[in-house]
Amino acid sequence: MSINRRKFLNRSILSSFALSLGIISCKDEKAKSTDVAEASLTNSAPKYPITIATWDNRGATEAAMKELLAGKRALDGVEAGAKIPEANPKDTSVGYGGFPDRDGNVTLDACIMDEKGNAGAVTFLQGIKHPISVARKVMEETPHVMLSGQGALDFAIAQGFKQEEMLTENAAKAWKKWLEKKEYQPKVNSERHDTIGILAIDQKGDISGACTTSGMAFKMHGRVGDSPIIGAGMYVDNEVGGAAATGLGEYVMTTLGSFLIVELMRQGMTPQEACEEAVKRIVKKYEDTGEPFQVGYIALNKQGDHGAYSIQKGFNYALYHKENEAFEADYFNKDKK
Ligand code: SD4
Repeated sequence: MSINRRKFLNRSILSSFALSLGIISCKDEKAKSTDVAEASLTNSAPKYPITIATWDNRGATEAAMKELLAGKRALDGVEAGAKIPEANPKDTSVGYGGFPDRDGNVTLDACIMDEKGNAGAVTFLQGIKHPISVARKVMEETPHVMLSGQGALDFAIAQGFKQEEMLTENAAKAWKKWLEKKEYQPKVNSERHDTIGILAIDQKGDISGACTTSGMAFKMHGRVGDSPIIGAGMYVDNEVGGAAATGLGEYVMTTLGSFLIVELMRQGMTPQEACEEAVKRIVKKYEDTGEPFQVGYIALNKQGDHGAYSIQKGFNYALYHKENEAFEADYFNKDKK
């Protein structure tokens, strides 16, 4: 067992213990959750249109809100939002400019889901700048939910998408540097994850969600993460709300985090409480599996109340209701510097 792993274990155990005794910020947390719950009970004024995205993706929430204010569907909003980081070469976790796998290939994963429960996804897609739009086409133009690899690429081209080089100079440089040591270590936050999961409620009160990523930097060739998996990287249910994930996908996939959060909200939890429970499940199940890792969740219920929570410090999110703002999320490992 490595020192780091032991430290993480100790911290996690101490944190859980302290939380269960109410020693650290449990009181504050409860107060916050109660406020949210009471607000949703007493304030029947709809808090939508609204949109929330993982990380400080205010460009994305801006683009989404533009669609919502124009009276478009939440689906149009989340697609427009997801396209912003997809096209940004500086965003090294999404679309164009995303860091490649260990063989130098940028492989992209995305999914989208609407208020009727329709869903579309692409995995291991190469050479297409907007996988989220291909995912939407899969949803709208095929009898399937998910297309992968060459099949997804053939479909995209048939739908009129342009094939382009996704590996930027900056990403190629980072890959060549990585090749010097070839160490695969999914970092906590030293290198930010920027995968975008975005949720929106439109003027009619309908919810949709989208999630798009280039996955973990320097992953094995062929690896697919949580982001394109409906229920893992993102999930919406128009009766309840939605959730989306970022971080180390392997643990989001094996706990079906976004679906779990929606189901916890269905059972009465606030979005904040549901995000916290989903994070705690991962910590409890996988705390002894290796180096410290990060997972962060956002959630939105149908009243427009939101929640966000992560394992480690450093996760933030963008929220646009009346104003477009970014917030630091609360997190589990409070005693970690
Ligand atoms: C994945 N969840 O492929 C993604 C990675 C991520 O910001 O969130 N990066 O596992």
